Amino acid sequence: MESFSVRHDWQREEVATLYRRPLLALIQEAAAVHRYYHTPGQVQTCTLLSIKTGGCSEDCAYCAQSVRYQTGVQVHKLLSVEEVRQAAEQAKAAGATRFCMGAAWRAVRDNRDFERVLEMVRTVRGLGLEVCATLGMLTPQQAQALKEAGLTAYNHNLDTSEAYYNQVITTRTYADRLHTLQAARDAGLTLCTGGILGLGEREEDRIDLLYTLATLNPHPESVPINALVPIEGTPLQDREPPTVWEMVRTIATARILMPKSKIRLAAGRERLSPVEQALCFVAGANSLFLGEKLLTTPNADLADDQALFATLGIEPLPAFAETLPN
Ligand code: SAM
Ligand code: DTB
Ligand code: SF4
Repeated sequence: MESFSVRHDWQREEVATLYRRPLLALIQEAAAVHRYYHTPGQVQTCTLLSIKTGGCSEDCAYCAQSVRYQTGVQVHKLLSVEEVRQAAEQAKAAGATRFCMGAAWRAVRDNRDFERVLEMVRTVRGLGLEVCATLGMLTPQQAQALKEAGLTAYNHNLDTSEAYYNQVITTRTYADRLHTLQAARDAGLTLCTGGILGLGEREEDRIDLLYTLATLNPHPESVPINALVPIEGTPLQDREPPTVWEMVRTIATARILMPKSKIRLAAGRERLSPVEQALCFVAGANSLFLGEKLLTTPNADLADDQALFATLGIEPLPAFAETLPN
């Protein structure tokens, strides 16, 4: 009899063995873990808003917003607090319970823009939504200021394995990433951190990424599993997106490794059929992005999502349910 305890002492080989299990057995175990810790049908609904778009100094090979690639993205300076309020109200009306603001920054700087972001956080929180931000690297003081403004979660993805990281990004290190996550954790923020499949990584890299996430103590409260959205003009423009089987396998493994976390079927969902998405939910996904746009690319259609929710009996997880640190 398998026990479903929350562990942080996973061994690399255990993770590899899990990841390589026959797929049906893996999915069924993940589904059992999922039922044990979560209410089936409750899915966290997050809406993204790019609050500062393009012009980023980093060289992330997948990204539409790096200055280094000609991607045709419409550059936009930091939005006003009022624009953000309106977007958050719309997101809430459409059924979102978490609002996530993304800025194309390498790191937060202590300036007027950051003051404005703090005001955005207070405003969105005032609407009764969970608030997440993804702003690049943070100092411990900045993390503290975000927490005091009412931020719920900080998103900062590890993206891939440490070994493969410098094939994708050269302008910062894996250790930089982990430091920011630690600063956010120390400030009492919950963590949202995961990866991208389809960067050209090997199976070993996916296993390493899952191992790194699953040995964080506490586990990240949310773990986005993104499929690469290939962006024309970037070095990864011609990469084949991952298959649904790779997505399901990764989601199921993450569910077993991090039983209490929200596993998000994140970017790339719009390419999956309703049945493929249903399989991801069976395998343990219980979070998604809702709304027409991700940061710079289209997301699943809202009407399609409403139909999918009705068919599968999905309802949004209420805001602030189980958002205490893991
Ligand atoms: N600039 C900040 C940073 O990189 O931490 C925050 C914004 S950044 C766009 C947030 C995350 O979006 C990245 O870490 C990456 O995981 C994901 N992302 C960006 N472009 C993507 C793409 N084309 N396909 C899939 N995921 C992507
Ligand atoms: C995450 O893991 N995925 C989101 C969010 N966190 C910030 C971003 C997806 C971006 C997809 C490409 C784009 O729209 O530019
Ligand atoms: Fe900049 Fe973030 Fe895009 Fe990297 S992922 S280029 S840091 S916006």
